[in-house]
Amino acid sequence: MLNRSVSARHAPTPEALLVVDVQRDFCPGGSLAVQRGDRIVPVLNRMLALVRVHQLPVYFTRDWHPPDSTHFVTGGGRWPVHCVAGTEGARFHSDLLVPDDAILVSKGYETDSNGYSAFDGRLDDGAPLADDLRERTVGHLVVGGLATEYCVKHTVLDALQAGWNVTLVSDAIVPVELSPGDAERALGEMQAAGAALICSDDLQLK
Ligand code: VGL
Repeated sequence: MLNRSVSARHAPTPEALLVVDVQRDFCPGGSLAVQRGDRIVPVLNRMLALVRVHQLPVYFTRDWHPPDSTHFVTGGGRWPVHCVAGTEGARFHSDLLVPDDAILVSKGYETDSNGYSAFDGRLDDGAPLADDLRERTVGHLVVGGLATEYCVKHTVLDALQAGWNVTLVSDAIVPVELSPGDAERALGEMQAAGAALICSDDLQLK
C-alpha cells in the first residue's frame, strides 16, 4: 500500500501520463472492440519511454466491472459484456509496456456505475484518483487511450472541470464512432473545455 504521508513529500511533478482503458476487450478480438484500437499501442509505448526518462508518474485506468453491471445489455444497459474484473478481457493489451511502478486506477466496479471517467476510479489502496494527483502535485495530465468519445472524453472533461491542465494526444486515442461525427464532436467538446490537442511527435515533457 502506498504510504500517503510519504508520497505527499515527493518532489513536485507537474505532469503525469494518463493511459485510459487500453484493455483487451476494447481492442481487435475483444467483446467491445474499437476498430483498430490497438494502433495506439506503439504510440503509447513511445510516450511511456519518454515519460520514464523524465521520471513522471504514469496512471493506467481500467474498466473493472462486476458481471452483473447495469452498464451491460444483460443488466439493462447499452454495452455488451466487457472488462469484467479479473477476466482476460479486462487485462491490458499484451503489447502495452505497463511499467512496474504504473499506478492502476480501477473504475466501474460498482454494479450501477458506468465508470466512464477515471475520476470515478480508485487506486488499489482505495484512494480516489484526484487525491493521488494532488498528493503528487500533478498539475498537468497528458492523456491517451480508448475510447475518444466515452472514457477519454469523460476523463478529460472531469479533469478540466476540477482544475487540471490537459493535453490530449491525437494519435494516441481512437473513437468507437457508433454514429458518424461522434469523435469530432467529442474532440470539439474537449478542446472547448480547454484541452490542448497535439501529436505525440510534438510532445514535450517537463
Ligand atoms: C468505454 C464504452 C463502454 C470506454 C467503456 O472505455 O471508452 N466505452 N465502456
